[in-house]
Amino acid sequence: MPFREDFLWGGATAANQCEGAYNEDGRGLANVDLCPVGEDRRGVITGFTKMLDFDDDHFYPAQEAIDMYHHYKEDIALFAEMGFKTYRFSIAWSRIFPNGDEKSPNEAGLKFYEDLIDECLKYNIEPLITITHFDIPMHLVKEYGGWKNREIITFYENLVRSIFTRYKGKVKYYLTFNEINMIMHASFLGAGLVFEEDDDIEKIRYQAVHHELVASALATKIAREIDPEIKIGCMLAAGLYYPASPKPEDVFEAQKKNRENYFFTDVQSRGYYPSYKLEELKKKDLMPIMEDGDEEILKNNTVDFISFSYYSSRMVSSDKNGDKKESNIFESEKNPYLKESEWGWAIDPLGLRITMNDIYDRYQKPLFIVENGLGAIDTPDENGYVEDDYRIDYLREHIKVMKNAVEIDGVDLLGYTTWGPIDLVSAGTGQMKKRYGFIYVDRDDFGNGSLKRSKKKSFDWYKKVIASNGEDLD
Ligand code: P53
Repeated sequence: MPFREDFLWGGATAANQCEGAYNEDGRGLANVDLCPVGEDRRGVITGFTKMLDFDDDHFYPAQEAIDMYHHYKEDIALFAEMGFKTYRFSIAWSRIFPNGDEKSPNEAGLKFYEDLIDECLKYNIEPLITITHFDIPMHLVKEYGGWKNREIITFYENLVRSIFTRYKGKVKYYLTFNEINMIMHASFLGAGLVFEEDDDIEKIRYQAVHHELVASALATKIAREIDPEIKIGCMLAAGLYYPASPKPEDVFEAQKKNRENYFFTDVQSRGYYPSYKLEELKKKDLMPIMEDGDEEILKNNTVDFISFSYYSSRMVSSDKNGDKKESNIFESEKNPYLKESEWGWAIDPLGLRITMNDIYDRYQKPLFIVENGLGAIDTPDENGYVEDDYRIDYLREHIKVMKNAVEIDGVDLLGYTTWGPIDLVSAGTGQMKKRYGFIYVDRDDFGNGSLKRSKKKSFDWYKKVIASNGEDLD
């Protein structure tokens, strides 16, 4: 058997992309609430367009999303029916601390997630919690400037302390920040940053990065004090950069690009800034302000496991005029050997194995694939049934190579959660029609639809995969 007996099969979501109920039970406004669907979204999520209040010209999909806030029992029952061993979800910070800087948490928020956790445990589904998945209370954005401000670390500590204490004994796996390297690409999502005209953007980003890295280490420290059973993971938007050719300049460029991402997990897993990054920061005058004690905090509180998302590999050349495309928020050139999804994301199953091996070689800690999947347009019949063979094919090919990575290459893998097991709002585009689910949700890009849930063909397929612990992929 390639996969361990307790292999954690499941699915992953993020609060803002599925919960809705954005102003219920005392929840405060969050950055993600203000990200509209449509052409202005890119500017907002990257921090270059300042839109800090709702207006009538835009539709904000996170406000209602798929209303999982009121449907979670039904949805978790469906996950259980598929045989999920784990469910990865995130906590909306502003449900627990509506403004972020309060002294004590909002009971209704803590209670909501406690009920959700209990619902999972009822079916023996192991909760896997992302503490922050692209979210931060708007009050902390407006009054403090987001993660560029060191004070946010204290507020984050309050958040994690409340969470670890309340869910002690019920939740074992936590991720500190979703796709922490996203700060460099979608800075409003990743760190609540909004840039002004004269800002030194890179400098601000690296300051925010430092604060998140320290906060991540402090969360690990606090977890161990409160509940030594807790396992903490970092979370990287992974997918290796390939060189566009064997030309050494291209290979070097790819190495540079990969280091841009590995920098984050290098710190979180090894406990110190790698020399390549220190030299770069010094030379470019980008060194963040660090306080006495930060080094020790990073050093003494490294993660237990490495989690990552994988959708696609990437490609880069040294040619500055190369054919760059930004269909994904990560820049990549078009790899002529790979087909692409309807959204232009390269489909590369073997790239998952290569990426797994690369990460495992680098850290020698257990891995957890916490996102993988195909965003596609589904056409349901009158019963909401979708024959999504394209999705099954994508997942099958990725699970196959994941199996090889474990069985042949010897990677220690804790589990696999597909992205969006139930259709939800796309982070990159805000669309509903970019669907990942085994469960179809009747809702369109502008909030029309009954929100009714129905099973797609992939539902029964994934059920079989889990029941056979990855043996039956047909
Ligand atoms: P969507 C790209 C762009 C935005 C978020 O993405 C991303 C990525 C992929 O690396 O990261 C994750 O919804 C993220 C999820 C997101 C998922 O990718 O744009 O953790 O929140 O939904 C898929 O198709």
